[in-house]
Amino acid sequence: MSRSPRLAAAFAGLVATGAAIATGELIAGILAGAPSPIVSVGRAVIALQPPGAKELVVSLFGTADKLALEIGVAVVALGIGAGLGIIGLRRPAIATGVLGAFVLAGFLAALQDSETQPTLAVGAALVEMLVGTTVLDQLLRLVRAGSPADGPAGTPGLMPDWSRRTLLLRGGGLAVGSIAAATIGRQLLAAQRAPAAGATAPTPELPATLPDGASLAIDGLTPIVVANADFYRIDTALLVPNIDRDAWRLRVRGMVDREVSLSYADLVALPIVEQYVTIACVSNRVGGDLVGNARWTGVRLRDVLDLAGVQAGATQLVGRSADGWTAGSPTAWVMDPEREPMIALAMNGEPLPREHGYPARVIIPGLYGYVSATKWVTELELTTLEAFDAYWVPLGWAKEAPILTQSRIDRPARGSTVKTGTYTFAGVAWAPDRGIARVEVQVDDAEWQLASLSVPISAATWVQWAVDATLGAGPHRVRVRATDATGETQTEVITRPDPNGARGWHTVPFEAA
Ligand SMILES: Nc1nc2c(c(=O)[nH]1)N[C@H]1C(S)=C(S)[C@@H](COP(=O)(O)O)O[C@H]1N2
Ligand SMILES: [Mo]
Repeated sequence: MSRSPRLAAAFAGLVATGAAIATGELIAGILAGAPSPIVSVGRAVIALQPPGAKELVVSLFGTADKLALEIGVAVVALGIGAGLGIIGLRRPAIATGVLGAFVLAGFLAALQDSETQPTLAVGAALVEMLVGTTVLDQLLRLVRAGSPADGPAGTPGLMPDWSRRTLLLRGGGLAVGSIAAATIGRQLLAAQRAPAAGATAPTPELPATLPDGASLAIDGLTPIVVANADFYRIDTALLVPNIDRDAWRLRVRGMVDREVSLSYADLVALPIVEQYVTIACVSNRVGGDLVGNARWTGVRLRDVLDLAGVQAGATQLVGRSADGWTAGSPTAWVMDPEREPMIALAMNGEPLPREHGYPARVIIPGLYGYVSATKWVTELELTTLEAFDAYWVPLGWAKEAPILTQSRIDRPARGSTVKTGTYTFAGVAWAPDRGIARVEVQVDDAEWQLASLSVPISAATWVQWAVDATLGAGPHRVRVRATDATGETQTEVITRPDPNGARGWHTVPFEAA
């Protein structure tokens, strides 16, 4: 700690703000329905979709990005807190006012969340305010006690050792306590989202089965069916929506003959269907892993739409989630009898994991997730393509987005060293729901080789591919390209995912020794 009172005041402000935030996190963990300050503000940042921040919001998907956002919110808040401390040194009333404004802003952000209970949010905000102002006041007293009240302007005051030590001890102790409280709070908050006990998966009338040869048994190759725990997760939810299946409703409205509202029991009274479908994220880069294949169990989306009666002019089906997110798909794609879009209730035989949309989500073969796969779905709205742009469209992503043909090399890993002699290259290729016709592999500058493929489960799923080649010692390069069932081959040049999916041949450099 420096002897400058400004630095000491900044420390006081930082500790006070941290204590206020930590109090909020702890309350949120203990009382379901009380908002987490960091999550509330983080959600507001995502919801505001600040213009010019397209790149930021565009990549705000994965778990790591979410953690980065939360850390960013915390760092900015603590930085503002440090500034508050400096202001509070001379103008305590202004510092208290600004602190109050921030607690109020957090409270207003929290009210946007359907899970927030307003009375709990008010109570939490008051406690946060009380903790923040009390800590700030106490610590600033120590700072002031240590600096000459009427010293010459601009001259840094010298704190007597006793008050500086007390400030460090109290402030440090409070900081450690705050970190502990916030950590406990977040753990309790996560525990509130534990899987729903006793939830069961519906039983399909005709279980989906894997054909013989659906899977090539090769080490290091992505399994043909990805386990729920390993399945990629992409969404804008900082906290997974906590939905009570018995209270949940699915509304079908808009350009329909009669609006309907269905309970979970209403849904499972419909015929239960099951199919394997590969879903993919538009933001997947060439060689990336934002793609997966699962067995989905649920009801036919068209059975649900038939209950409401879709009107002739409806060209867009909008899925809306419990957290307000939206996806829009062309009704022409949904109604095509060649495919079977569904409301999935189970994934690989388990009720949908919360991260993947419990209790119900949309699965539409062949469309990227952001234009179809609404998790935690609560509403299906029939409208026109012109009338509504769903969540990602104003941010620069294509309005209509069928999944592009892609292929990926799983082995060897980029930059790895393999043994010389015969080596088995392997990976996956997908073109839902056209299907994969062939996969070709090129090692260094040799001829392209036709890979052998696993027996496709259906046109809506990916396949595994493998090819053997003989390798001499030294550096090598392998690349892959797939051709879909319409005869179209992937284009060579690698492009960015926006606006409608990445293109290009996955290329992996490696060595043989
Ligand atoms: N409610 C909601 N549903 C959503 C999203 C979202 O942000 N919110 N993201 C979509 C995107 S972009 C993708 S790629 C898929 C991913 O589904 P998964 O997380 O089950 O793999 O979910 C889709 N469904
Ligand atoms: Mo996505």
